[in-house]
Amino acid sequence: MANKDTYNADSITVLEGLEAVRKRPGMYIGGVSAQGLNHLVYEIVDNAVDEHLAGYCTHVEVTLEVDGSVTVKDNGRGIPVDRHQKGVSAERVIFTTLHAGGKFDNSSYKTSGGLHGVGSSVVNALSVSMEVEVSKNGYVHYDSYERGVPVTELKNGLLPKKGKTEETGTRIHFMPDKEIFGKSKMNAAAIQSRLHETAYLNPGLEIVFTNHREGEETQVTYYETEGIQAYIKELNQGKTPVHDVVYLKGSSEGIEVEAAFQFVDTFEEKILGYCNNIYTSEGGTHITGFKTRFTQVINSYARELGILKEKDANFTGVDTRCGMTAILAIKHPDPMFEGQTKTKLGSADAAKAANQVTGEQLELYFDKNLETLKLVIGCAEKSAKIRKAEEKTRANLLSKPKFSFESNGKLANCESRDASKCEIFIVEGDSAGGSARNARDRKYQAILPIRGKILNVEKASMDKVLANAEIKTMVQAFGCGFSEGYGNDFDISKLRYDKIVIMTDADVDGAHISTLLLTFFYRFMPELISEGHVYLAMPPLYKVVPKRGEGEYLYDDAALERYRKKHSSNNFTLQRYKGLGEMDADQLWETTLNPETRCMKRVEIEDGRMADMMTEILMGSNVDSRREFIHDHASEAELDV
Ligand code: 1YM
Repeated sequence: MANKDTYNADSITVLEGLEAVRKRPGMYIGGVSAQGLNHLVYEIVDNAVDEHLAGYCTHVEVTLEVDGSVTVKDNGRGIPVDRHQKGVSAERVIFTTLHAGGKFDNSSYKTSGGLHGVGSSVVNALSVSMEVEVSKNGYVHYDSYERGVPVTELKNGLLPKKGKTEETGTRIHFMPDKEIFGKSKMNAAAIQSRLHETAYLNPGLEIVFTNHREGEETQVTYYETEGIQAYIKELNQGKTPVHDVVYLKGSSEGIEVEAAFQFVDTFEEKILGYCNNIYTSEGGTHITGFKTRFTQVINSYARELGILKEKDANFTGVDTRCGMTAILAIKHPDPMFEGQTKTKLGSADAAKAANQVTGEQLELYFDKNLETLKLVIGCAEKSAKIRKAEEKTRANLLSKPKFSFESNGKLANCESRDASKCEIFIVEGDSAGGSARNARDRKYQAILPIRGKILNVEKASMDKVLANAEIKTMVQAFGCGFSEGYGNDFDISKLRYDKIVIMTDADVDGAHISTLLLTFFYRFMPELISEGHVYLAMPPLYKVVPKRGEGEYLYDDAALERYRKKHSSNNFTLQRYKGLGEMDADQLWETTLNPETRCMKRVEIEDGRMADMMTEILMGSNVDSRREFIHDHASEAELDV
């Protein structure tokens, strides 16, 4: 029940403020799902972590209670409880005023993350009940709220005392409001992962997580005395490290910079950035400063050691970070965040500080650890070698072959140079390719036989894609280059054929080859599809010849079924084609090549984004997602029997 202390002009604006939080919770905690609920926990925990950063707190307990409520307890100084200028306890002001933090700003707060206590009032507004116990000055001070409204009576504006204590600290117990969150449930695993991350970033802070929820009873203590070095080890678990973790630390113009890295034998680059304990998922100036200087240092050592000769170009930034796992954590007194989700550090001085500390400390380290330096440079060399090989294959591939318009290798080209009339048939197998070659109209129809299955471009690395003979021949034959990560070299105006026709057997293998080809076009020459140049030939499955009258091709089982209903089986002979190779040149001409009589389908993409996802799911290397998709959609599939 609200007492008279709460009925002054100030508290009316207070209630309006908290009412705004309840009206638009998403604005404050991102949403009202499990993620929003988790956010409540993080807001409160962040205040305890701030107290750790201020140098007063070493222990935090986070407990998920069986009834869905949460308790967070720390052993810091305890939230200030003395009378604030508004005439009530500072604790009251903190829990009922939006943006209370600013009013209590002091230097110890300047290196802290989070929202400077701002979160406490937001969590309070979104909780059906909240209790606060502050141990300080020999007593346990008590306060409580319902949906953000104080229900504990103050005495002279001060909190009642529950008892005596020698300890100091803050304990907050809150029950998220079902009116706001409905049936959403906190995600315990995500909370644990975040607490572990916090422990890595704050060595010396012990975080005990307890889950009392039914069927989930657990207790874990996160205490990482090795800090971000231990974090790197966790990130690199299961990989083969090239050297021991390197750790750097220093400060410049009031900005503390800490970095740890380790190279592993992969080609990936993984750099996690933090500013004041906040993960900067969009990167920012601190990361840029670190990367820039790292590349410079590696290049200058590589020259000094004679690994890079005078004539050699520098390693690129990407080369020097090939296989790197790194964490960069800075503490900034007044950070500026930008970007779509405000997770990109924008402060210019952070780039300068990260650059400077990285330069100084890296040189100190490498001067003493030559072996590690050589191993790290070795990774850059490996990357540069592969990059150069890729550039070379690429250049070869795109440079016009000398006799580009002659029949080249397997390609049986057509005579006409008029692209608008020319067609190219990509035919599965050499024997079908031979028949097609004999059957075609050589003026306008080119035949390119491909052997077996082409490479799955979703799974292969770039250099393999570029080295694949089938793909090379296709790129050369089409004449319009292809596009991928390095920039767009694709020019559809140079396409030599108006129609590209995929011609495979009407069976599972044929379907697989078609899919592989379509994946390749979709990934590297998407305009071929979007501009309607790609077709699928539809060879017939059957030929029926009646005793009297003309023979007829049937393209699927349904057509055969219909034919059977109309004709008695004694009156016709049925021929089944197992593959293109079984058809003679005349039959092939009639069914698949002759523009007057053939049957083919134009390939269209209804929704590019969806197609993109499907290509990745069905052709990529994530077996689980493919299995899941196939399992979910099996009933929709047309089975090839
Ligand atoms: C379980 C959550 O909130 N601990 C906590 C919060 C504060 C302090 C100590 C604190 C800060 C200062 C002085 C100071 C907060 N203070 C503020 C405000 N744990 C939890 N522990 N004394 C105590 O910064 O000067 C907001 S939170 F506003 F007073 F700064």
